Amino acid sequence: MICVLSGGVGAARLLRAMIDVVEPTSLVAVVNVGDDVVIHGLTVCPDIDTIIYTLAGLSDDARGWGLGDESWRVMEELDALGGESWFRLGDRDLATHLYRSQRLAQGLTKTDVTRELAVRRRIPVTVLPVTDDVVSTEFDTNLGRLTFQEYFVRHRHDLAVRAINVVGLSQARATSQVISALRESDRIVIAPSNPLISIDPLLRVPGVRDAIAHRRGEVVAVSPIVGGAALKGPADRLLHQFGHDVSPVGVADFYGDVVDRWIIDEVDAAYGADLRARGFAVTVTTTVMAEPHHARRLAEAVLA
Ligand code: FO1
Repeated sequence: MICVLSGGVGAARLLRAMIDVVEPTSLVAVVNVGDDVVIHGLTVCPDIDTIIYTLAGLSDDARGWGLGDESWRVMEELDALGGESWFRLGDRDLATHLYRSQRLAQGLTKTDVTRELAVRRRIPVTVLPVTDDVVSTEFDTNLGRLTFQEYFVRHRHDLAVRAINVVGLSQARATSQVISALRESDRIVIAPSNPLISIDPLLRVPGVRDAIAHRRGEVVAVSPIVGGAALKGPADRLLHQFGHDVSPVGVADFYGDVVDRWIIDEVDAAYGADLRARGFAVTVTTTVMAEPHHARRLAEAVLA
């Protein structure tokens, strides 16, 4: 079994590459839920949905979120009503949020509903929300305290951030399925997701760090920083704002001794020496999954 600690699109693309080189049923995605939002009374889980849509071959890869072949009639009507429409829910995507919200109201957990959605979408990978408790990543900015999606979508992550808070951690607990998967897996992969706002909130859920504390030799991480920039989103700016080097070394120092082996891009090969000096094993390969054969090479490096 291989566990992949996952945010959204970077993790989804890595998982899509991995199912070509390993038995898909041996893969478990442990997914961040700090981005989850209740909007219009509906529970939306962006990272879980990005992973399910991508593995089902239904995602809109150019947009980077939501479903392909999407239409926006509901949002147009909501606009006309003067409703809250900055967070765009496509007509097809809405079905997922209606389904999830109804099942949660019937008493199922997020884990239960995610399993149902994965089965309905015929996903061979096990997708596990890291916790069934409510944890929300929030941002202290010059505009005050913002929820994740207010910061990320409404303000296009274009604000100086003073602090990142993960609200609800003290009452939260990783699910038993997550703890067992982390304890029993042969390898734990940290996906090339945002270290500060996707992976760190997941690692901070009580139970997660304990479950992997003695597994360091099995932990491999893919750098989300390539050539001094994040491939998508604000990881580079946030690393800089919080005083970390915007490089694989900065991310490695941020995660610390959780990781055994770093996979870095060829353009960052020069950082290999610094990483080895810090005691990490290093693999240099193409980490940008622009072409299927690049994605495959990265998946093979992760599994090597
Ligand atoms: N991202 C946007 O940039 N604009 C949106 O309106 C938007 C809506 C949305 C709806 C459902 C969903 O699952 C994801 C959505 N995203 C949107 C993506 C999401 O905000 C982020 O990419 C993730 O939370 C970061 O991983």
